[in-house]
Amino acid sequence: MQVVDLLRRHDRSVADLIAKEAERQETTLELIASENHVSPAVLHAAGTCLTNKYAEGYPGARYYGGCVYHDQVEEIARERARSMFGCRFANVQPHSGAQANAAVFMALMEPGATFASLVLKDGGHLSHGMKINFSGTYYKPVHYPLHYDVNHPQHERIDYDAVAAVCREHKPKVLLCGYSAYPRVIDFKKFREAADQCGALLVADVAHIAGLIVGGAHPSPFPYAHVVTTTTHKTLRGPRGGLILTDSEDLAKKIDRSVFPGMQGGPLMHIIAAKAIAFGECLQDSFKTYAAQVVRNAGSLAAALAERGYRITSGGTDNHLMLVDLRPRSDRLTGADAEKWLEEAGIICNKNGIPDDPRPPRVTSGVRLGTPAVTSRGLKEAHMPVVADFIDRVLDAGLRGDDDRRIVAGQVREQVRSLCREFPMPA
Ligand code: DSN
Repeated sequence: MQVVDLLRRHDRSVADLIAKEAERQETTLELIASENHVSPAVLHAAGTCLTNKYAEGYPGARYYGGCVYHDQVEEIARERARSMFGCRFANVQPHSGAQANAAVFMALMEPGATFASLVLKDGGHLSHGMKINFSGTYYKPVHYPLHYDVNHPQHERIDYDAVAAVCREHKPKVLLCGYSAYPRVIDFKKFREAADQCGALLVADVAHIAGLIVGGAHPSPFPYAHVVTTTTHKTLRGPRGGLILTDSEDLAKKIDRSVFPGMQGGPLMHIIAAKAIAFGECLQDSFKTYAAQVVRNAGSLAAALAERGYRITSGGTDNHLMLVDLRPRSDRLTGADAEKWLEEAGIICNKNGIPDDPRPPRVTSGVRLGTPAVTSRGLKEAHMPVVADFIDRVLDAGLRGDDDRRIVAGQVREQVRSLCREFPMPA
């Protein structure tokens, strides 16, 4: 019996919504840079009886009996995580990337300590110092900017001189790199040099690019970062969750204590099983092919959009995502409108501020697009101009008015459905 049929017998209301969501995912192009389509093995592991168990503690040192299989599952997950990143210690228990960051902050800094991160609206994450987040409430963030100079070759890229200057001036305890909306390669060596000059610990939050790192399509933060955090559900293509890695035994001990009992109680063992399976998939050769294809697809999509009059911030992309400045196409076009109109056509993305965006975060002048999910469906570079055409036709029609937009979005919706049928989600 299909899982949805079983659920339907049990609880029709929820089962029907899950079935509709499955249909939505199957028939739309997912271009949200932080999302992906997991394998059926990962999906099913996340729905197993391991959810029934309390396993507070760590393998071999639990606070509950009956953890014999949970110990083995968590050991497999840890071992595979270490192999993926080539490091000595892994904590696979964080429930999310934000909780991984919170645990690392707690392990590395006293409350009130100063840390340095990217100006948040330039592509950082809320756990990198947003005022009302734990990171901005219990710690003191200082920020380094991107280059803002259209005539500079590094325009809209990390300003490494500014990173070093912020470290000299504020002597942060932690220097944080890794972002949610940065399309270029991160030079971890330069970050480590800046950290060393003020005695800071370098933390790399590689949530977005973790799968590219593991697949060899982005340089590794090791051996430069003292601690690495990531989510497991983006380019790593695992279940929703977090992961912390380090090479330092001393830091590993502090981090383990900080995750449990510092930050969390019982680990989500069903999710840890799904992480173990996803990590096993990441260690296969086919994952290298996947990571390389994600990057090639992003480059192809960025180029195709640029040809159609959009500006790609920093002039392009080196990774899985791009920030599309919509203003050159039309000053009237906002990220909020683009997100809504594209969804009508079955193309899912998110509005996103571009560096130095004059519009507020709920409106924005840009959208963020990413290729991890469409690459998991099997789309290649040659399909990206087709996707760019879909996007451009819908936005162009939207600018002409509601009637035109409804007609064109309807036509594109059918073409998106047919592309999705040709390239089904992993099954
Ligand atoms: N919310 C995630 C993103 O979309 O990038 C970051 O955690």
